[in-house]
Amino acid sequence: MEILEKLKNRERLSYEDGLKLYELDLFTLGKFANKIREEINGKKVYFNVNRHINPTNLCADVCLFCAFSSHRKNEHAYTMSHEEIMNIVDDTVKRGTKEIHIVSAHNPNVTWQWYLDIFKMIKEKYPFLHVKAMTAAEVDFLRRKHGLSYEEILRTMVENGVDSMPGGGAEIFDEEVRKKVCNGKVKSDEWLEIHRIWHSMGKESNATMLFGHIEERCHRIDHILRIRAVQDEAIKNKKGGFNAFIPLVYQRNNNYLKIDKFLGSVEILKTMAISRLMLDNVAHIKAYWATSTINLAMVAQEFGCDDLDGTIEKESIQSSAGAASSHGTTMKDFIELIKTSGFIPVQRDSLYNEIEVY
Ligand code: V47
Repeated sequence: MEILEKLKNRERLSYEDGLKLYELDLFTLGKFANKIREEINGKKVYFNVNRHINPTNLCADVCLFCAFSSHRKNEHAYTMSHEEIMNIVDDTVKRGTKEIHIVSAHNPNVTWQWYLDIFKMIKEKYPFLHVKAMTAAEVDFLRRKHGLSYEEILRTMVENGVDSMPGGGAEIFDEEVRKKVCNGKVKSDEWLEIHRIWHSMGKESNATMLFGHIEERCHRIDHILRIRAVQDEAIKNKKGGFNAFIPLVYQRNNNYLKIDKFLGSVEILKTMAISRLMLDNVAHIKAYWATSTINLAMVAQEFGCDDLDGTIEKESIQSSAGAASSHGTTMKDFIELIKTSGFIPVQRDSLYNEIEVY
């Protein structure tokens, strides 16, 4: 079979190849994906000690999959004060947190300075903390609201302490599907352009893909290939790039998207393995345990993934829609789980430098 030959020869895979991969059985896919995973990352499973903070859930955009933003189904609107945010940071630092991951809704009532003061405040008090903040969707919202250019926003982020950008807001790039699930927010080309500019500044970021809703397999392959093309440019320019690709499993509670079909574990694992196989230029595939469940995230380590994200502590975006991440997990549990699954636990920093191998 031609696709198996391509996999054996490690040829770069096309859109048509991606579709054919889904026709293979899970174990064949897993065998090839795991080979690449082991070549790049051995038996290591990476995680970091992080804290997610979602400072506000008031949102000017309406994404049908979102249960986090305040709306008819979630009347509890909030905007944290800077003091509240700092209290969270002061508290989490005591537990060895190394990364603060900040993602907000698109709040029309707060100023650009409100964001910048958050980053600055954290960085001034704790210069050792890595601040991962501002999805491309937020950057685009600020551009629309304040008439600033992407370059200006990204440069000011760096000046005020943002170290890397998270991969959120990518959802699914296919324009037709995107229009149906998150019309009005950052367009696919804009999301990619923002990351391209960020990379050209020598900075690193992640890329996500929200799957398991109304999209089809072909849309996932298209999405992955658009990420691969941007990463090719970063590699060519020898500047910045994507650290990790994160396929986020859609959570279906408390939102406006009515989905009857459930994605089974086989389809989830196939998508993760295919991500590993197609993205020949991205070093890490993250099985984000909050949306895949911790057990499936561990199994995914046999199917091309090499990362679990972090301890999180508290996360409000996916947990509002049903994910088990309202309380996070402990480092002890992570280490135990990774070891008993036959892998090597590695605590990493936000840019994948190893902090401790257990
Ligand atoms: O872009 C919203 C997703 C993302 C749902 O960069 C949902 O390391 C599932 O991007 N079901 C924000 N997902 C979170 C994010 C992220 C998470 C972990 C690590 C990193 C990283 C980035 O949350 C949004 C959206 O795709 N999301 N609603 C839902 N119902």
